[in-house]
Amino acid sequence: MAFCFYVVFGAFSLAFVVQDLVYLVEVNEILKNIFCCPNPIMAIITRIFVVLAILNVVLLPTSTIATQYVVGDDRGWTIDFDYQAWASKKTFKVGDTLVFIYPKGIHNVFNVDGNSFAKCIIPPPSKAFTSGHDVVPLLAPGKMWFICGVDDHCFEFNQRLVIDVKA
Ligand SMILES: [Cu+2]
Repeated sequence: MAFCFYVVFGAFSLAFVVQDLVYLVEVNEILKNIFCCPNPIMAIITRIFVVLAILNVVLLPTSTIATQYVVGDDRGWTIDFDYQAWASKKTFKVGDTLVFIYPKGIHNVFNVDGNSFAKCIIPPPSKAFTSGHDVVPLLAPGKMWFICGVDDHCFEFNQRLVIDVKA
């Protein structure tokens, strides 16, 4: 994935290089002094690599590389865990995924609305994720609410999570 972005930004950088070619005659002299390249072709190649390096450093960190979040980290999806504290340290964005990990049958996951979240209203069982390793893609910006529908895990043990997905 990261390599793909590297290739894309590499191509992007090359477009800048082409635009810059007009200035190469002047820059060439400077580069020859800096990099001690007696051959103008070598200076051009050096410049291309310099531009590539700079642009990749500038652009790569701001690119939207998707993140997969294991809900609750090591604790997984369980009772008596402060998922709001957990979520508050994260930035969720469209394209990321959540993974709910728990012993199959002990918990489950419902993606609900804000009202069901607040009141722990459990939807029909058919709407539950129950695999114990439930991967949920964050497809749109805005709030997403999740609750456990087993027994009173939501209401009594606060097994629920709300996140705000950024565009
Ligand atoms: Cu549960």
